[in-house]
Amino acid sequence: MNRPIPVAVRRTTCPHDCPSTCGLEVEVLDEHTIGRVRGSTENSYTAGVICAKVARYAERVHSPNRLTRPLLRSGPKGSGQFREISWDEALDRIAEAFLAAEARHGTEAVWPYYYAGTMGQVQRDGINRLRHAKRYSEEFGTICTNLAWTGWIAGTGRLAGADPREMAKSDLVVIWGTNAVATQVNVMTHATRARKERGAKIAVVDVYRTPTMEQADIGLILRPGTDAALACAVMHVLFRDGLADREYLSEYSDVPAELEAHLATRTPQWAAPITGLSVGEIESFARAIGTTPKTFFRLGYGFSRQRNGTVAMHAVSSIPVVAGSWRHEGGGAFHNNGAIFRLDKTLVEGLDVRDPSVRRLDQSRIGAVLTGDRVALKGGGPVMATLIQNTNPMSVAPDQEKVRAGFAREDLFVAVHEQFMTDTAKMADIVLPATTFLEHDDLYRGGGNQYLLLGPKLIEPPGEARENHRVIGDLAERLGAVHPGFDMTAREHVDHMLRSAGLGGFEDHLEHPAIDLQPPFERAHFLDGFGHSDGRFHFAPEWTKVAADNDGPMGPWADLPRLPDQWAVTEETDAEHPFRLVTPPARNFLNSSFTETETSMAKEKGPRVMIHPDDLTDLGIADGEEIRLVNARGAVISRARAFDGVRRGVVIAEGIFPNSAHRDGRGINTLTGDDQCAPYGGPAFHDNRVRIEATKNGDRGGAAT
Ligand SMILES: Nc1nc2c(c(=O)[nH]1)N[C@H]1C(S)=C(S)[C@@H](COP(=O)(O)OP(=O)(O)OC[C@H]3O[C@@H](n4cnc5c(=O)[nH]c(N)nc54)[C@H](O)[C@@H]3O)O[C@H]1N2
Ligand SMILES: Nc1nc2c(c(=O)[nH]1)N[C@H]1C(S)=C(S)[C@@H](COP(=O)(O)OP(=O)(O)OC[C@H]3O[C@@H](n4cnc5c(=O)[nH]c(N)nc54)[C@H](O)[C@@H]3O)O[C@H]1N2
Ligand code: SF4
Ligand SMILES: [Mo]
Repeated sequence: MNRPIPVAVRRTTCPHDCPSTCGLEVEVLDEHTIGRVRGSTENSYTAGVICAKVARYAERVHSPNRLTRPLLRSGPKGSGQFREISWDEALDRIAEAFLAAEARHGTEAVWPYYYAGTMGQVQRDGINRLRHAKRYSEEFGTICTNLAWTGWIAGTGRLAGADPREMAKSDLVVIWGTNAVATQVNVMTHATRARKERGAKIAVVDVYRTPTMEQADIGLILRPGTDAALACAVMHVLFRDGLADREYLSEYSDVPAELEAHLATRTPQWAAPITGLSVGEIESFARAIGTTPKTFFRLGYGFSRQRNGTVAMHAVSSIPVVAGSWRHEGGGAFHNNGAIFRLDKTLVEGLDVRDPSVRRLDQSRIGAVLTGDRVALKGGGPVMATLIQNTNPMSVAPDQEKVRAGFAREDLFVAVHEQFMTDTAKMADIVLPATTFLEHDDLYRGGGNQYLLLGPKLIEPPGEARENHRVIGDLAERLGAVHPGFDMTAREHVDHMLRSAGLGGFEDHLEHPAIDLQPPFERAHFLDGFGHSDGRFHFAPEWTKVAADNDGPMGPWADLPRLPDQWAVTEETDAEHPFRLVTPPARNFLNSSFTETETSMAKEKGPRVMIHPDDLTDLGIADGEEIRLVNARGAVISRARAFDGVRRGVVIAEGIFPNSAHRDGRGINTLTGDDQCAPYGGPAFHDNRVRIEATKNGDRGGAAT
């Protein structure tokens, strides 16, 4: 009789940069091998559901393309020619290059560079300990959350909100500027539960008919960058029709009378031509919100990636205040839970040895920094050496022509610690093989939920792959960097953070890795006061306050509107560039991750741009034809896809494909800008003007597969 082989099922946490931060159940087949990955059923936010790309994680972790040995460049920069070397030689060479850069130009010539390939608190942020101990240039992490978080905090005063599981208790779930089906599937789990169990309605606000909108009862497709106009008109209707909660407003907000007066002219008739929506669409959306006490606003990042994105986030987050939705369970709003986790990161990040006088360079301006832009360098000397962990700037960072020129510099030393041979690793002098979350220990914070989650090591790494934490420690030793955090294991760091938060230790959470830190209802709904010192929601934010203890306000901050309003700073079309380009995530990739797996690549096919069929007709371009998108920043070759779920004049390019998937090796971020948006920096990935040309290249090239 064939008996099934016993399989250990272990619980852990998805490390990817995704608001869902799912609890996982992983089949461990042996000490080197995993089987299937499922969503944890004991985790009340994951509720047994995860995305398809992580369900097939075995394909990624056991990919033949994993890096397994340290590599030294053996051909010209970017040639992709490398030879294997030992770890000792690789680390010695990096240390030598860093010490040489320091000796010639000072410590700020070294710029360790990282982001959120893993969201683990130790493996992601430990690079800062080396940075601070050595006084290397700091990184101002702007690429993702700046515009959104600044806008949210401007109003509410605290980066937190209603329990995201309350969506299931709502009567109207408004999913605004997030394609949750693709980017955080669990939002749909809870929203559709509300529909099933209570007959709730789902509304989606986006700039094209996403799979999320296809599941909605109310779908609003507005022009990119006009969310504040819609928000103002909605609030106008609430005041006009007696649907504003005046009692709540006088207790919980700063200037409700001034807001009402200001909104008097922000009618649906005013907003319709700005947003492209009809007056009827705006009226009935506003009415639905105003007559549904339990309206839950789930605000995503997408609509903040516009040059007026912070203002838009603040304007939209003002609606539940005017409507008084916060009073009700199943009502209110949620964006991110950053503020509920109070982890002591001193040892992980070396915060105690940080020197605030060291310059801070904008992550999103890496192209400008590496090409010697004086402003981007803060008037200081050049960056001569870098170690990159957890990010792929040669693909994901804006203004790629500058990024490419920077990485091509012969005098720049680049070490890249990676799981795969990414576009960035290809530009490196030394490539180091990295572990995945299944092969190291870490601790994760829920972005879109309320859990703190353990991620224990489950299997051994392939070949000689090493965890980030160890590499940082090994380099510290060679560089003479001293800090107690270097003498601890990753597990000890996790243990320390847990214990200092009064949450037990590492071992206590191995069986049940998710620790529920949901604040009580009164606090989560700001019923005990909003996060500002006056306890009120601010319709009139102190825009520059957020920047006060940092590098000062950025962008055209002096022109920021005092109250929620449409702010005309987006990159609008002109005669030469008649289209607005939006570049949102692809369902089967995670930023540039998973582009290395065959299944994801096969599902996404290749770079494509969704264009309205009537626009294609006017352009004389056929569905499927190869096209070139052009603006002042550069040109990208892609392929046209006729799609009637987008407005005329707006085009959508989903996914950050590897540069090599584009016929001339230039990825979508060639077209996006690295200018710092007001008031606190961050790039506007979805705010680009372009023109579209046929390449007349027949059917050759363009698509990846
Ligand atoms: N499958 C997958 N999942 C991901 C990612 C991925 O690449 N792939 N990336 C992860 C990361 S790092 C993040 S930060 C999150 C981001 O996830 P989201 O919060 O969903 O943000 P975005 O994906 O940037 O954009 C979401 C939607 O905003 C829309 N949008 C763009 N401009 C506007 C506008 O002006 N107004 C409105 N109303 N909508 C607009 C886009 O069309 C898109 O559908 O997703 C994470 N999850
Ligand atoms: N056009 C356009 N561009 C965008 C966006 C967009 O919407 N449109 N979104 C932006 C956003 S929101 C973000 S957050 C950025 C994200 O951009 P990135 O932070 O660069 O995200 P990924 O592309 O996922 O790259 C993460 C890399 O980290 C590696 N990695 C994962 N785990 C580990 C580990 O434990 N150790 C080491 N050493 N490496 C590891 C992965 O293999 C992967 O190559 O992209 C931005 N770029
Ligand atoms: S939905 Fe997001 S957090 Fe959940 S498994 Fe997929 S990538 Fe990970
Ligand atoms: Mo992100």
